Amino acid sequence: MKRIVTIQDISCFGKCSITVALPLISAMGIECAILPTSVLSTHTGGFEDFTFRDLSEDIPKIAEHWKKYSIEFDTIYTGYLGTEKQIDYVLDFIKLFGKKDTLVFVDPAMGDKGRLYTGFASDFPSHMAKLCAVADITVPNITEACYLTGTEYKEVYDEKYVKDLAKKVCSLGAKSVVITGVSYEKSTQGAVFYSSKDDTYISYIAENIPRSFHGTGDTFASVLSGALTRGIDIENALKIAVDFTVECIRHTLPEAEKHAYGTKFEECIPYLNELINRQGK
Ligand code: PXL
Repeated sequence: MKRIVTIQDISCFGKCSITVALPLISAMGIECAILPTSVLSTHTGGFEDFTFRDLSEDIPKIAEHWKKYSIEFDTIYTGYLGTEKQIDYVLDFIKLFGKKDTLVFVDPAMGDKGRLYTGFASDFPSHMAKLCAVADITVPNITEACYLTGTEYKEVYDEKYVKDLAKKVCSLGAKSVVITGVSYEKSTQGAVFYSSKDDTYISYIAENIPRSFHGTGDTFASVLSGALTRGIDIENALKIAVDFTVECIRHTLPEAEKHAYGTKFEECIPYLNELINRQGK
C-alpha cells in the first residue's frame, strides 16, 4: 500500500484542505498520514471571525517523532500553509523525509480570482515560491502562478499566456507544473501540465460549470497526487483529477446556495473509484 503525508491546515467546518485530502486519498486506496499546520473553525473565505490556532511549532516535533520510528512516505503533498515559518518547517520536513523516489507535490494554495486569500501579506507568495522550487510537481491556479512569478493577472487570456506562465513557474525550480482552472472560453475549463525536463505540455480541457465552490482546488490536488502516487501516468492522472472535480461541482449545483462552502464530494466517491479502477493500477 502506498503512503502519502499531507501537510496543511484543518478547517473544522467548510470542506477544504485536510477534510478533503484525507477522505479522497483514503478512498483511492492510499494510506494518508496528516500533519496539521493549524486549526481553523472554518476556512477563510465566506466566513467572518474564524478562529486560527497556529500549530507551527508542532511540525518539527511531529517530524522528529516519526523519524525515530523510521516512518517513510511515497509522496509528500503540501497544501495551504498559513505563515512563512510553516513554509520553512515544511522545507526542513522535505529534507528529512524526501528520498530519491519521493514525490514532492506542492499545492501553493494562497489565492484565486486575481487576489490572495484573506490573511496573506503581499510578500507571502515569495516565500511560497521557495517551496515550489523543490517540488517535483506544483499545481497553482492562474492567480497563484501569477503571484509566484510576478506576472500580470488576466481574466481573459490565450494558450500562449498559460504556456509562458507554466514555464515561468518551472523556472523557479519546480520540475513540473500543472496550471489549474484554465479557461480559454466560457464553456470550457481544465488544466495544463508542463515538464521542464522534457519541455513538453499536456492539456486536458473539459466542460466548465460556471459556479465556484470552496475547496475544489484541494479536490483536484488530492486526486492528482493520489493518482500519481498509484503510478498512473500524468496524462491519465490529469484527466481523472479534472473529471472528478467537475463531477463534484455538477453534483452539487442543484444545491449551490446551501453548499457554497464546499462540494458534496462524498457522494461522488463511487465515481472516483470507477475512474481509478479503469486504470488497473
Ligand atoms: O482551499 C484552500 C484553503 C485551505 N485552507 C484554508 C483556506 C483555504 C481557502 O480559502 O481558507 C484555511
